[in-house]
Amino acid sequence: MGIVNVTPDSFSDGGLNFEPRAAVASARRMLAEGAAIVDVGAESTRPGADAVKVDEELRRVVPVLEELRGAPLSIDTSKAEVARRAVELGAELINDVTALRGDSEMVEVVAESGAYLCLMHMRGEPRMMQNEPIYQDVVSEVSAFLEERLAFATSHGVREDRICLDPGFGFGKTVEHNLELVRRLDVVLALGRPVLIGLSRKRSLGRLLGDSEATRGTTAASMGAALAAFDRGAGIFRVHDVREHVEALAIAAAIERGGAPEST
Ligand code: HH2
Repeated sequence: MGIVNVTPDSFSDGGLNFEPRAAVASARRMLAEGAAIVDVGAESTRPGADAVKVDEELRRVVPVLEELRGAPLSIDTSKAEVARRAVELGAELINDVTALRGDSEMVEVVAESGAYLCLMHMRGEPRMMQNEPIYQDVVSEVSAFLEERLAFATSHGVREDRICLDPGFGFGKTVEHNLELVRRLDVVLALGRPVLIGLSRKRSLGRLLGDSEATRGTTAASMGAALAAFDRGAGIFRVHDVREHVEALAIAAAIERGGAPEST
């Protein structure tokens, strides 16, 4: 899954894809590099980011989706109105970082459209989430949350086979929490749904490499994290650097299978 943030303020590609033409070109490049889907978002969720109003989010995202019609797209939004419009324009997956808690109409939009859904764990909300998050056991708390959200979605008519789960790296978690979640990914996988991993360029990676003030991680660090998650069963990788991840994961998959990499 390639990432295109149509935002001025995203933590790693903010401003780069704010112009619709640039966003469209990035999405096309990612698809050509082997992305199975491109996740288009218009509201930054980085720690401390300001909320974006629905009109502004639509203004940013609609021209990009219109231009990309027919391509495999995901919409990164927690607003039902944005998700509805995106699905009308062909988005196949709704990536809701609030796991259907941000907008009471979202679950209906997903159920009625038949779109795929990503349910992500977040502690708190983006403006405050990194203020000393505390867990007794981060892995069991995250998986209990995802299990409850999965039950909520299916009880409201979303087909279970449309849903993937995401531990939400960096969303109300310390570096140690993120590491523990990758290390014990089997607990989330035991919920029986594919797991999506969003570690790409996250600041935990820069901090692990010794920069205590890092606001992002490198491509190489991101790939290391993705491969460790792949080894533990993650199936979908939300990344900024598509070509590098496709190549690294193709080799890891070939080793796993004992054959040549599948052509993409
Ligand atoms: N991370 C970000 C945004 N959306 N969605 C899922 N499912 N999982 C994630 O880990 C995730 C996500 C934050 O990264 P990014 O989109 O690069 O930055 P920003 O939120 O600042 O636009």
